[in-house]
Amino acid sequence: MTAPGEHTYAEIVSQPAAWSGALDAFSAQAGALRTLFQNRTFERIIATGCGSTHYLSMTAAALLQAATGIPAEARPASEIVLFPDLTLAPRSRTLLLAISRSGSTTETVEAARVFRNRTGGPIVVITCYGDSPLAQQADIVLEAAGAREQSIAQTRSFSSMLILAQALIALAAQADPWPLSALPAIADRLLTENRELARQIGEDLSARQFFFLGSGALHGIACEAMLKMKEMSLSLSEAYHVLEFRHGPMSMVTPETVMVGLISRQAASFEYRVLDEMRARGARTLLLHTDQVARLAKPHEVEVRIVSGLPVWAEPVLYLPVLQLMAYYRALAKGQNPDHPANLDAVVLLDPLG
Ligand code: F1P
Repeated sequence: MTAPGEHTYAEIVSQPAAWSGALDAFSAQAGALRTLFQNRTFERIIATGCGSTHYLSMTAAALLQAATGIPAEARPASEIVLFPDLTLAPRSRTLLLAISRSGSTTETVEAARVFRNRTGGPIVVITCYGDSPLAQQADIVLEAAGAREQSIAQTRSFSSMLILAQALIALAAQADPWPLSALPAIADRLLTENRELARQIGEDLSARQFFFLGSGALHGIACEAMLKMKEMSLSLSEAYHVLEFRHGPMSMVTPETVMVGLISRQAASFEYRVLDEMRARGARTLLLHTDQVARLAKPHEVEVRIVSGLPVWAEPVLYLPVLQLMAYYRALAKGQNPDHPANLDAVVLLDPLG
């Protein structure tokens, strides 16, 4: 019998090793991916998944478009299955990037089928199970087998699949992939240096609600951090684009509110102002920001300083591990077991939708 959260904690702190394993697995598929992007000029890329992997697809789509110039968008798999006329354009040369830890989620498996039937386009799958029903529909499978988990809530599986997506993006953009190999060591240092901060915030049960703010490629990461806080600790938790928070949601700010700002390099000065305004309204704030922009923040911030020296496309995955730890500690403080979140199954299996 394991202690509550034993698997979740082990899976969070083993992410650096899981990321290295994912990069090793990626190299086996690099040739096939290079051929795919060399032989086809895509007019559109759709990234899809469900829950955590839908949020992953949001970050992947943003990074893909920024790196390749190809229009890329993220759609929940159910939207592709149930509303194909709104999500697919059969006459445009489209690539589908389907992401699923299990590779068995009904909506994602069916979205790949609908995409293939309607467009005939190629499918790249990112998963932790290379023999899954979704993988069987793929032209190319990127598998993070070493990132499989005992816990229901995705942690190292999510970040390892994001590493695979970032490796795919670097290859599609013909960028030098060297920054990816630097990520595991940086993550290890982030977890070590910020474990106590994550525990302090997580165990402070006077906090009543969490808002995770992130824009651009960081919006998907903010949404995933929101979901971890919900799934693991059953806490009120929402995610918004940073400046969107002023347009209504800020009415919810109280002294029991924790605002987590995932500060981008591109819009930092605008984003810091939102957090400053919410602090002035009584909220508690936590900033996650990189060295390049941290000098713009007010002194004495409660912060996670991301020292990477990497290009901006390689950094999104680094914002997540400390926030996963924060959700883990809050779950334990609330007497929850993050290994088996209430009301959740590891995979959502449905009767056929189509
Ligand atoms: C997708 C998912 C997870 C969620 C829960 C139920 O799974 O929605 O994001 O946390 O585990 O399944 P998958 O398609 O990535 O396996």
